[in-house]
This record gives sequence, C-alpha cells and structure tokens, in this order.
Amino acid sequence: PVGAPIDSDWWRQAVVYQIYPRSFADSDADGMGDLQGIISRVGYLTSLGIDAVWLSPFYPSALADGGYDVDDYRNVDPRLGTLDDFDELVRALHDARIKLIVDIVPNHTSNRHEWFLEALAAPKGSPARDRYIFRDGTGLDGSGPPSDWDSVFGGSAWAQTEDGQWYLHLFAAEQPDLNWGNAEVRADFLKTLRFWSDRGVDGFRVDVAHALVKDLTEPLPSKTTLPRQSESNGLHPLWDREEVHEIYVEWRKVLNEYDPPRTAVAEAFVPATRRARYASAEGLGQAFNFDLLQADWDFDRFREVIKENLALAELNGSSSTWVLSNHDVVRHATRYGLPKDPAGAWQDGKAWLLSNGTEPTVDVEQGLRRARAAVLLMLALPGSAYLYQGEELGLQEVGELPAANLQDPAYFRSKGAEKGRDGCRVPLPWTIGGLSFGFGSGGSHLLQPRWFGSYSVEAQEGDASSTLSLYRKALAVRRGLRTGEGLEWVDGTAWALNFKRPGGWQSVTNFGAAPVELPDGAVVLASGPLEGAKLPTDTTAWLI
Ligand code: TEU
Repeated sequence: PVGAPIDSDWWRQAVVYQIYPRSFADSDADGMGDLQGIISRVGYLTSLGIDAVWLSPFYPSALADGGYDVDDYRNVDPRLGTLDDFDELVRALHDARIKLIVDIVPNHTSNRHEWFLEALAAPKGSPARDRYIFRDGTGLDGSGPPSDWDSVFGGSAWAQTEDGQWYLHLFAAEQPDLNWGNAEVRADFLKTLRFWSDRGVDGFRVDVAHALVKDLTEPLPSKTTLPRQSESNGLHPLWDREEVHEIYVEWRKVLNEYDPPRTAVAEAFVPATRRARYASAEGLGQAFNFDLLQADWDFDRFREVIKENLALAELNGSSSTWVLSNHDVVRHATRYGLPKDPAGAWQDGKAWLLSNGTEPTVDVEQGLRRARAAVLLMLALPGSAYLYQGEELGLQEVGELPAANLQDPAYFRSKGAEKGRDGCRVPLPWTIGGLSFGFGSGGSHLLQPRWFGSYSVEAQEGDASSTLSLYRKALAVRRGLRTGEGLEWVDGTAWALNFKRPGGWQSVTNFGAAPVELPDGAVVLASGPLEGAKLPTDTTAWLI
C-alpha cells in the first residue's frame, strides 16, 4: 500500500530472479532480447511471485563475453533499448512491487571503453595507461609476457599492444583489468553507483568482487607457486586481497546515502570462511554462496554446506544466499541427470563434456526430479534464493548448439575442449510452437532446439503438475510463511534432510534410494508424487 514503510531488510529473505537480458524476450525482432521485452513480461514475473529481478549486463558491449565486457557503464546497449526504456522498466517492476538489482562489472572494462582506447593511443607510463595494468615484457627484447599467468578463460592473462607493452586481462583479452589503485577509476565507479541508484535501482550484483586489487610487486611469481583462486588466503597476488575491502567500505557509504540503502551482493569465489568480509554490513552486505551449486546431488555435501553457511550467516550478520544455477554453469536440471564423473570435468560449469572428452548421456527424468526436489529444499531454507531464468520451467542445458553458433570465450579459448556457457543462455521458450517459441519474431541469437516448445511457459501454464506450477506454488507458500532466520534440524532419518522452520513449516528431502516415512502433518507441497505416507527417492515435501 502507498505510504507503507520501506523495509530496508527486504533482501535478507528475498527470492531474486536472474534475467539474462539478451535471452529473455525480444520486442523488436532482432533476435536479441531487450528491455521492452522484459517490460512485456512483468505480468509473468508477478505470477511467479519473486521479490526482485537481477539483471545481467545490459550496457553497450561488443559481446566478447556476453555483455561482461562493458563499453559504457552509464548507458544502455542500443540493441536492448534506451535509458528511457530502463526508467520504464524500473517503474513497471516497482508498480508490480518487484525490486531491481543490476550487475556492475568493476574488475575490467571492455577494450572498446573510451579509457582503453585512450590508453592504447597514449605513451608508456602516461596517466591514461595508469587506469589499466600495463607492463613491459620479459626477455631481452620484451617479447615475452610479464608473467606466466593464465586467464580464467585459458591462454595467457597478458596481451601485447602495438608498442610492445602488455596489459593484464584475467578474463578475455577484450576485458582489460582496471587499476584500482587509480583514483580516477575509484571515483568513476562511485559515479556509476549513484547514476543507477538515482534512477531507482534497488541494488547491485558485483561481478568478480574478489578480483579488483592486485599485488604486482616485481618479480611476479610464477603460476606454479600460486594457490587456486577459490583457495585464497589474502596472500594471492590476484584474488581476494585484503585491500579490496577498502573499496567496498567506500561503496557502502554511497549506497547508504539512499533510502532505503541500496543492497549489494558480491560474486566472490572465495572459501566460505572468507566470505564474511564481503557480506559484512560495512562492506557490500551480502555474498553469493556457490557451495550448493557446486555440491551436485549429494546428501552429505548438501547437509554440510547448509549447516556451514547458516552458521556463517549468523556470525557475520548477513543472510545466507542459495544458488543452484546461473548464466555461467550447466543448468542444474541437466547436471543432476549426468552420470558421476570421477574427475568432475563438468563441475566447474565451463563444460559438460566428461573428463575423458566424451559427451555424457543425460538422464532427463532423473535430472528434473532432483531439480524439483532441490528447489523446494532451497526455498525452505532461511536466507535469500537466487533463481536463474528458465529453471522455473525445468529447462535443460542445450548441448547441441552448432559450433558456428557458439559465442562464449571459454569455448574459443579452450579450442572446443569445453562446450562453453552458451547452452544455459539460449532464449526462453514462451510458446509451444511458432517463431522462436514466442521469444520474438526475429529468430534467436542462440539457436533453440526443437524440444524447447515442450518446456515452454504455454505448455506448463495450465498443468498443475508442471515445474512452473511447482515454482509458483512454492513461492506463494514461502511468502505466506516467511518467518525470519530460524531453522531446527530433525535428525534421525537416514538419507533425508529434515528440518523445521518457525511457524510449523517442515521440509523433508529424500536423497536415498528407498522411500522414507513422512513425519506427521499435512503435506502442503511436494516436488513429485508421494507413495501414500512415504516420500520417494529424490523428492522434497513441505508439511505444516
Ligand atoms: O564470472 C566470474 C568467474 O570467475 C567465472 O568466470 C567463473 O569462474 C566461470 O564462469 C566458471 O563458473 C563473472 C560472470 O558471472 C561471468 O559471466 C563473466 O564471464 C566473468 O565474471 C567476467 O566478467
């Protein structure tokens, strides 16, 4: 209601739906989703019952990395719309009582950003080059890279410019890393935070938040001596350095100038124990926990991850975050249907080829059953849940994209040894048939397979047993029962995760092969059919 107090803690228990804007809905028939497309689907978002949308980058970009190569942080890609469209989107979402979080990419710009063009044109050692990380090469003629570091996408993390100097890029060569020791860089991002906050944005998702500060003291250490980015300890020259928090303390002050304060969630691939700093109230306030996403469908691991993260959230005063899928990983409905791969080659999300290079056979039925069980489990947990567009349809990864259609740099740098991340980024199917399955009338920038129509919104809308219906019901029940942070474990059932929430809400998930006895109570929702008073394998039930 108008005049209701604004809840500045809305994010703590929010369900946030990630939109990958180029693949959501296309309003102008160019094969690429856009802001007006999203506006036209606000009714759908309302019917889902989410609290907020997280919008992946919609800024001008050459799309060397799906938009995470930003040309201009304070504008809209003309193929996606205009700033007026953006304002209209904010209004449409807010009218529907949905918050909006936008993605901010501070570690690197694109190589078409005016700063980088200036840096290339400027001489060595100039202020323009100081906004990035330029170094002379090694070897007598400087023809070798400054160090042997690899980029996340494979290949050297250094690229050479025409005058012989090298610049650092932890991701694609089209994504030069910024120098966060540079005052102009720092000031400009504060300006960007204000720019979008002034336009009504409710929060920010901070891309590779743990990467911004580097220690480039010579001699640069060899990669063979470096810990993995996910095993950081504050001493790695590239990831998760202590000094990075000074930046976020500065950001927090700006975000707190707004009423309600703007939220921020860090994407930081750091050990659980190092996440607290990113999630602290003096810093960004919340951090993604990818442990569940990386856990596969494994009873022990799920239990461990949930316990650890709830304990951590309590310690650091933030709230837990839960994620099963995003635009960087193989869709979980597919992952859960893959055979166990001892080397876990697909698990880093960059590929879904098995470690022996072969294409796995996906057990689609098993994958979907587990995905449905997993989301009920996740939504029963205290904290906020991040959903990725299409998972509410039980959408599978598209494994059959032709090579000529692939866009992801991870695929190209690996020379095809990985499938890349395009298979989870294929435009959504809205209708059973018709052009682009209702995505738009101008084709689709990533090709939709024939089977997409059977997963469409239209196919599932009227079906009470569909995955879409399950998500809608689950979000409605969760909303009705929203009860703060408490959770009480009910132990004693082998292979089942069983816990109670305040308000008499109980969730039981059976990870075992044999059916388990359901506790007393009325089942309000189940991820699959029950066997009388028993909960079948790979099924979650909610009871009251
Ligand atoms: O991802 C950060 C990141 O480290 C990923 O590359 C991750 O390691 C990989 O996808 C395997 O899961 C963010 C964005 O989410 C990603 O889309 C961008 O490519 C990347 O930053 C660079 O901006």
